[in-house]
Amino acid sequence: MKKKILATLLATMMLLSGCGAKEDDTPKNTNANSNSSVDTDNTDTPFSLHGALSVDGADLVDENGEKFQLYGMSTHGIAWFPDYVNYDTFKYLRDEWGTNCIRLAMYTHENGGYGSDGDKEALKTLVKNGVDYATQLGMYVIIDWHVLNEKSPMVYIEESKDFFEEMSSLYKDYDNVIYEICNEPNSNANWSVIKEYANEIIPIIRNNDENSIVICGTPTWSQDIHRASAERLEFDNVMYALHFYAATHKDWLRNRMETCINEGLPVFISEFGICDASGNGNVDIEQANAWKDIIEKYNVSFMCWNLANKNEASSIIEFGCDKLYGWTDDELKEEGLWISEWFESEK
Ligand code: IDC
Repeated sequence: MKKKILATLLATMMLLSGCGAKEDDTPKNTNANSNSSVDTDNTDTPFSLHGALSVDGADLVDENGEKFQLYGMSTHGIAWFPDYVNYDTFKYLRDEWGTNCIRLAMYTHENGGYGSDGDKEALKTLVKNGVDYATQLGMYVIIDWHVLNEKSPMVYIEESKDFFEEMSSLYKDYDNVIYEICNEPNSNANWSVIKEYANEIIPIIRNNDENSIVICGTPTWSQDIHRASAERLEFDNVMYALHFYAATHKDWLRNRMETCINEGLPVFISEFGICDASGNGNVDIEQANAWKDIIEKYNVSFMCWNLANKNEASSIIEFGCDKLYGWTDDELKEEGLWISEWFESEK
C-alpha cells in the first residue's frame, strides 16, 4: 500500500549551538538545531517529484517506475560533528549543490558511539532532527548504523534491534527514509555473519514499514558485494553497500561492481572518498573520474564521505573554516571541489 509522508511537521524554532565544528573526535553537545522554519518553496523537491522508491532488479526506481539515482553527502560521525546536522546546511546542499539525499552517519563503537559510551538519547535526537530537516526539504535521508571498529554487526545487535524498532516505527509513514543497517562489517564478519544479523534486523523494520529501502553492508568494509550476489537476502527493496576510496580501490573493485550489477545485484555506494582508505592521503582524480564514469553508466546511487572540516583529505571543508554552508572554492578541499562540481552538473 502506498504511504504518504505525514503532512504536518514540526518547525522547531531552536538556536544553532554556537561554535563551528572542530576537527577532533571528541563527542560534543549534540544539541545542534536550525533556526529555520519549514521550507515553503517545496513544490519541486526530490521527494515530491519521485516519491516512494523501490528496487527493481539491479535498479533503484521512483514511484513512477523510472530508474532513479540518489546522491549527496554523508555526514561525518554525528557525535563528533553535530553542527552540520541543520536545516540550512541541508537546504544549501539541495539548492546549490543539487543533491537529493543526505546520510546521517552514527558510529556505534568508537568514542561517543551509540553502542559504546555515547549518549543514546542525544544521538537519537540528532538523527531525528536530521530526518526532520531532510523531510521538510523533500530530501531522502539515510539513517546509517555505522559499524566499523567493532568489526562485527553482532557486537551491538541488541542495541541495533531497539534502535531500528524505534526508528522504523517513528518513520513508518516517511517514504523518504532509508535504513542502512551496518556500514562496514570487516575482519571475521563474513557474509554468513552479516546475513544472520540482517535476518534479525530487517524483519523488525519490515514489521513497521513494509516497503522502505534497506541498505545492507557487505564483508571486508563493504567491498565483498560478490558474496551477497551469490547469496541474496530474502527481502524486497534491499540494496547492498559497495564502498570505495579511489586512491586505494581501483579497477578490480569497479570490475566486481560491474559483474554484480550484471548479475542483477542492486548496489548502493553509500560511502566513498577520492583519497585513500584511511580517509586521508592524496586524492586520485584519475581514479575518481573512472569511478564517476562507471557510476553514471549504471546509474548507481552515491554518497560522498564526509561533510566536515576535520584535518583529513576526505573531509570536504577546509580545516579552520567554520562555515556550515555557503563555502567558497577556497574553503573546500580538493575532494569538496571535485564532488561539488559533479553534483552541480547533475542539477
Ligand atoms: C574515518 C574518519 C576519521 C575517523 C575514523 C574513525 O574519516 O576521521 O577518525 O573514521 O574510525 C570508512 C569508514 C569511515 C572512515 C573512512 C576513512 O566507513 O567511518 O572514516 N572509511 O577511514 N571506510 C573506509 C574508509
